[in-house]
Amino acid sequence: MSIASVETELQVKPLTARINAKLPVDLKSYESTGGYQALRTTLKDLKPQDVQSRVKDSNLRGRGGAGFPTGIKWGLVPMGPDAGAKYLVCNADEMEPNTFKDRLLMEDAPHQLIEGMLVAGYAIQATAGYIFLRGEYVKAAQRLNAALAEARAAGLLGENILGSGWSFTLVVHTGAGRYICGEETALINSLEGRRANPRAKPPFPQIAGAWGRPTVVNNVESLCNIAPIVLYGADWFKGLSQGKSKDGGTKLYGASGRVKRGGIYELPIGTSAREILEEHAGGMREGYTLKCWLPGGASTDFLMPEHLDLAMDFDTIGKAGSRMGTGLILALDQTHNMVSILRNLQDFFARESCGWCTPCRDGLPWGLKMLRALERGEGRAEDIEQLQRLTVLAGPGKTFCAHAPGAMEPLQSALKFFRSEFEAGIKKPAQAA
Ligand code: L3W
Repeated sequence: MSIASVETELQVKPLTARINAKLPVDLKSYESTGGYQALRTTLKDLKPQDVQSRVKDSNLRGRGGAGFPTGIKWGLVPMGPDAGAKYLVCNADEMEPNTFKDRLLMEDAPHQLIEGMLVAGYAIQATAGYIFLRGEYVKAAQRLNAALAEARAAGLLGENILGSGWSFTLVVHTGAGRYICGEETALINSLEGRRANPRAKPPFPQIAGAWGRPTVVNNVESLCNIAPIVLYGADWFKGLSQGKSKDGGTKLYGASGRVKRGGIYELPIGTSAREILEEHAGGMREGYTLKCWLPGGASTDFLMPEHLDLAMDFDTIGKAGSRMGTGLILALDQTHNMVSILRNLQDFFARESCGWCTPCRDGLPWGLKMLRALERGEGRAEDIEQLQRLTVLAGPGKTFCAHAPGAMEPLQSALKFFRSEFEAGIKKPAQAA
């Protein structure tokens, strides 16, 4: 593919046009397709407030799973000449089950993330940035560190960037492999060298984050959208959704499970789940039918085949009783037993609890114990009611962070849609001889 055609394709698929063209990941290649033009424009022509306005107007919503508007988040950071040290953190601790979109971006488009962080860092006038990276992402660490070295050598990073007077340091910080480090306040504690327990919010990190200083935490995919928004404008970004959603942009959707072509597909945000599964993932494998699906990661509620025509955006999936989360769909088929699926998921969530709040520390293993018994066909009749109770006791509002409530989402929806499969795990009374 020629450079000109990649540049055209970037206006339709700003996140993956370079990746799909299999361009080298080095600085020269990135710059040959418009890379670092957004940074140059920003430092030459734009005030921090201008960049913030452009991102706010674009309707970009955070791609980590919660969908909080990125421009509004930046707007909460104290500005002004006396604001002091401020930090930008990229949440690259991608550990949500079935989720592998940020890995693709970091391995195959490292300069796009770095440029996005430079522009975002300038917009909030941050003094330093950290890429908090999942420890197991070894290739991403290598590629990001190589790209950071190139950017530093080219004067794109460090002191007085491109002669603008603005200085910004940026480093990769690898985590030690805990799911809870993806929760932004636990991440900040871990970055500071403390135990990764979540902190109470408010104060939100934008006011008091790392080392007590204003800190913005953004997801990898969110940050990779920043340079294109600055380069092509907020209206262009809003138009990428092609009227399928009031949110702006494309989204990295994905599919895994018993589909023909699992993978990641960059599509207009608001594309239907049916199109993602049937067209881009090629539908279910021969002999299998779709039983239910998780819209985005494991901490979302199951949806059913009748929900397939819903637009995959934050509000629509929210109104249907689930959450879009990370947007990577897990498709289950008729051979999957929901008690076993839930036992597997709750095993993960119980293991990954940081232990800070009682409902999470003690509630998740309690649920797991009941699910294990039901899976063996040795459950008690009351287990189903107790599991139902657990979804409230460990649900929203009972814990410091979203870990336990997130774990309850697939459980409560599986109990709602597939109760008979749980009932089948109740131990039958012994028959009289
Ligand atoms: C200022 C307010 N800021 C919210 C900010 C907040 C944060 C962002 C989202 O969990 C979910 C979780 C996982 N003033 C604010 C405010 N903010 N209200 O907005 O905050 P929140 O509380 O809605 O969500 P959260 O606690 O950050 C994120 C789910 O995402 N998830 C997990 C994904 C995991 C990955 C991964 O492994 N990479 O993405 C998937 O669904 O369960 O529910 O920045 O400061 N009033």
